[in-house]
Amino acid sequence: MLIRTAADLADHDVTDERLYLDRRRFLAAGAATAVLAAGPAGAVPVSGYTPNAVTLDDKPTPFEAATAYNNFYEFGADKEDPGKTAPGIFRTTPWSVTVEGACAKPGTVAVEDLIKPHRLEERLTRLRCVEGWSMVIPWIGVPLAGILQRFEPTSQAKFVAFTTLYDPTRMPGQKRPILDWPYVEGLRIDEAMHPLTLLAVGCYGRELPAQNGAPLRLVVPWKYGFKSIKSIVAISFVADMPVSSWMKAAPREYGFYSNVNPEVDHPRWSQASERRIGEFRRRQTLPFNGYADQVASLYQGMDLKKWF
Ligand SMILES: Nc1nc2c(c(=O)[nH]1)N[C@H]1C(S)=C(S)[C@@H](COP(=O)(O)O)O[C@H]1N2
Ligand SMILES: [Mo]
Repeated sequence: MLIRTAADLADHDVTDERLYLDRRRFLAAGAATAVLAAGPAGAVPVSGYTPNAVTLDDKPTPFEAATAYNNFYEFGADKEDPGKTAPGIFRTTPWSVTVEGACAKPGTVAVEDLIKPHRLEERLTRLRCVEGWSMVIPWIGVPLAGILQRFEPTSQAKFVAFTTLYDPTRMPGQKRPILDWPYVEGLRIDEAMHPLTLLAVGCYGRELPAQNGAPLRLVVPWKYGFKSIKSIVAISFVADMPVSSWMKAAPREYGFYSNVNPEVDHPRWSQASERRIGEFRRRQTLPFNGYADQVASLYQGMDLKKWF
């Protein structure tokens, strides 16, 4: 049985050494690790999938930078806060995810059981923050589509809403009203089912660090970073477009789609260029963050200035 409630689980199932991140199993998944070790990654198939938006000059951001410069407002609004505080206080075992709404098989599943039936992939992808910086991160995860399909979404499921844990004792930033907690995000169902959309459980060959969204987070590489919601506890199939936390906080500044778009400026700054963490020069920002070949067709006929 794939779907079990947390109460059904024996203790060792929950505290299990995270079998899904077993190093040997990960290595068996393919040449991904060798590619990363060799340095700059080209268009090399990773577990049968070719991340062709990653060009030859895309080097992974150093692990130290990707784990010390984070947006995770549940642990404070400064970039250094999550890396300093989250690892010490954020307990993520046991952890379960509730999948509900317009689906035939809703349920609450331990994160290990959510991931175990699937093959882990490693993918080097770009993350472009709406603030004008970017990173290149080797994520480990499972395409979200395969996971969602197990819950059998119905034809009513037009959108998918995601919710972060709400627990101010473990996430002290939630004691302050910076956002309307818990953090909520959403995708249209076809975006959620797109093969580039990853549910990540690790990065840099290891379990996700707390500050990067342990134990599981979304990675939506063609959208601004805030769509990649961290530390997910609920996934809901819904008929109407969800109102995300950032839309609620500043509707003029953050739209639902938030596709990376150098031609649509943020009301307070340009989105034409970006700075890679670890570099000084600015790079031109690419439409859909460089993934236009794979995703532009999802938005055919839409005015992307209106649907920003
Ligand atoms: N729950 C939650 N998820 C979140 C955020 C947050 O504050 N809370 N910040 C977002 C933003 S703005 C970005 S740019 C990315 C950063 O991911 P990283 O820290 O792993 O680079 O996480 C996103 N996911
Ligand atoms: Mo961001």
